[in-house]
Amino acid sequence: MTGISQPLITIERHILNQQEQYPGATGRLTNLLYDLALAAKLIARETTRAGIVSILGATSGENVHGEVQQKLDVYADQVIFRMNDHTGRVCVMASEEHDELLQIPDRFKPGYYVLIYDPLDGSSNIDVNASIGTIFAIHRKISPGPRGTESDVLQPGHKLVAAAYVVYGSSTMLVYSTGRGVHGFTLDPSVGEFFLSHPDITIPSPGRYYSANQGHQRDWLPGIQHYVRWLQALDEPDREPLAQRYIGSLVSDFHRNLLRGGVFFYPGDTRRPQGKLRLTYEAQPLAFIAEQAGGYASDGAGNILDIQPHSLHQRVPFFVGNRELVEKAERFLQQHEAQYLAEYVRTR
Ligand code: P6P
Repeated sequence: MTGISQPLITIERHILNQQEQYPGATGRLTNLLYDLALAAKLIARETTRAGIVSILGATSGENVHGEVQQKLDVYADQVIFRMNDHTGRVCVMASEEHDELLQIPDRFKPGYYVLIYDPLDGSSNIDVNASIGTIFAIHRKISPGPRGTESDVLQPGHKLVAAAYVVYGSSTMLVYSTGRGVHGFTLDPSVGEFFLSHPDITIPSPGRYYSANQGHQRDWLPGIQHYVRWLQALDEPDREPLAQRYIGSLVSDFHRNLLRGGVFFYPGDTRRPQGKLRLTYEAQPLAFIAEQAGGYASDGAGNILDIQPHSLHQRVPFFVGNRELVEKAERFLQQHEAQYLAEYVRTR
């Protein structure tokens, strides 16, 4: 057998193996994860074709698929909703694309899990063929009655049952955790299967990269300016600086730092003290995965997973990656921005 170095394990087989380690498992979560993997395959297919169409421009009034004329993030949003609205596994959904909760249609039986998702994060990068991603967060239902409510969606991150992201790049990868490590799968589009390619991911230390949009530096607090000087080792000629890498697509920047070690941060600043990224469908799931891989995520004041959300689209400053790099940011803010932190914690 040439070229195949490890057992060929599909994501379905891996999820089943994980389920078999839970004696009381019912298979409901297993089936929900299957459904998300299938949605990812459909989105991956359209994302690739969308890239081609946009390079060729509008070759005719009607493009080949129709969906591409619908914005691709709307397509991704609908695929995920339609994949999960009838299965009886989900009691309510919430999406970056919708202001309100997405209730299960009356004709279908609601289920036990809560699905929150960012269907296509960074979709503005499609037109320049840069990689983009989908993010999933899964909670258990905690409210009484069959229907999901806001209280089911607004749970702290440490209550998450599972989290996953898909990165549509040079290859399509799905990375997930159910609280028993982090596992990465690469899509073989010729057979439509995700194969285990990155078992038991742990974030390498020391981190090699820092990812931030330095175009916002003018608005950064002095404490963040000091932090970046430290990352760049500007005042310590004997210490190696971290390299700067920034794609501008959260999932892609997160994925590189997870595999190579590093820190991504989108801080609160003088214009946006709450930062830009969303807590429930960006920061929480990625923080869950980072912590499962031995890393850490903070809003600058403390663990992202401890924050009690107060609204679905609530923004939060976000630092995620190697624990030592994220905790360093917390210390710079404690040292230089005590007043900002006190005000921010009061309002978060
Ligand atoms: P900026 C994409 O629009 C996004 O939501 C994330 O994927 C990304 O990390 C961030 O915004 C980029 O924001 O201000 O650097 O363009």
